[in-house]
Amino acid sequence: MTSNPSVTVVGLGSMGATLAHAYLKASYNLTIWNRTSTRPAVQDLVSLGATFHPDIADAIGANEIIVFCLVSDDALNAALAPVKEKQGLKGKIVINLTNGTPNQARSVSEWMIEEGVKMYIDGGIMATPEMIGTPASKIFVSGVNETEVEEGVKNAIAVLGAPVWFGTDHGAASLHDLAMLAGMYGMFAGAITSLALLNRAARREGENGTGDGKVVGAKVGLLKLTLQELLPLLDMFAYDLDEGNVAANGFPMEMQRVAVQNILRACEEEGIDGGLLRPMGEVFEKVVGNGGGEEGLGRVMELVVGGKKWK
Ligand code: FVH
Repeated sequence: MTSNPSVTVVGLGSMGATLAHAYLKASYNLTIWNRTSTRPAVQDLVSLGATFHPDIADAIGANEIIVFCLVSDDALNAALAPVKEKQGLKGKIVINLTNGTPNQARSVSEWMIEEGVKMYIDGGIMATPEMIGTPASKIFVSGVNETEVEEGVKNAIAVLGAPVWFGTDHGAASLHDLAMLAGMYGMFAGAITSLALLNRAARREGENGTGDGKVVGAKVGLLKLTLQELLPLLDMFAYDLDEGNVAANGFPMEMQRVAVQNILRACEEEGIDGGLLRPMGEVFEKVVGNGGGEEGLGRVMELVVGGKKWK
């Protein structure tokens, strides 16, 4: 008879608690720790069968596989100080899903290995809590050769989402995770500005009786459709980056400079803070000022990647 697998989850914020629930749903023997023992998630999980240890060293001592999901690298260091004192990480398989930079991941891997861990996997969660355990959830992981990872560890990751392995550099998962988040936050910056402008239009329509006054519905639908239709442009940007191509491709920088300046002016006219897009306007001005007006976004990529070194 095979026994159920076991795991310890450290950090029960909104994401950590969701990971813990996914383990219970997958019939794991679950041990949990959270700095604040009064968090409602702690009691919830205990009532569903998890074991809570108030001392983090005991929680880590309970199992071989430990999943960390804390707010930051600093939180991880703070939480683990008493464990290091007791040499409590020896022999553990650590999966650290705390968001951080590539160098933070590399530095954590160095001291984890000094502490005697059996394996250190660094990762990032490409999902919201609602997506955990569904096919839409991706878990970016790196630091070890996938072929050397035992099945039990792979299963512990797969409970949370589809694993995406990025090789043996501990910083690689974080780099990919942050690159995805950069795309997301860039989209948020444009979308928030866009929705603010649409809100002005909706309010006017509401006042003069030509619309329902809402951004929800048709207006946000128009934005979603526009963004979806523009997504294939990313392939062209990627090609420009790989090839060092600065051709305009039908979108010369002077035209784009004027478009962004017009967005910023429209924001001012409508009493909206266009600050989220202003830095982009400044970069476009610079590219055109440097003589790139007839060329394309490749010139912007050149600047972002670091001048002439990009190709
Ligand atoms: N929530 C999300 O949608 C995103 C999706 C993508 C991945 N992220 C990352 O997941 C990590 C945890 O995020 P979270 O949403 O669970 O964050 P919070 O709800 O704010 O919970 C934070 C936990 O961290 C603990 N903590 C904070 N400081 C310390 C410390 N000094 N020592 C020990 N623990 C600490 C905190 O404990 P407490 O405040 O309850 O005592 C929570 O357990 C994160 O890397 C996201 O980027 C989530």
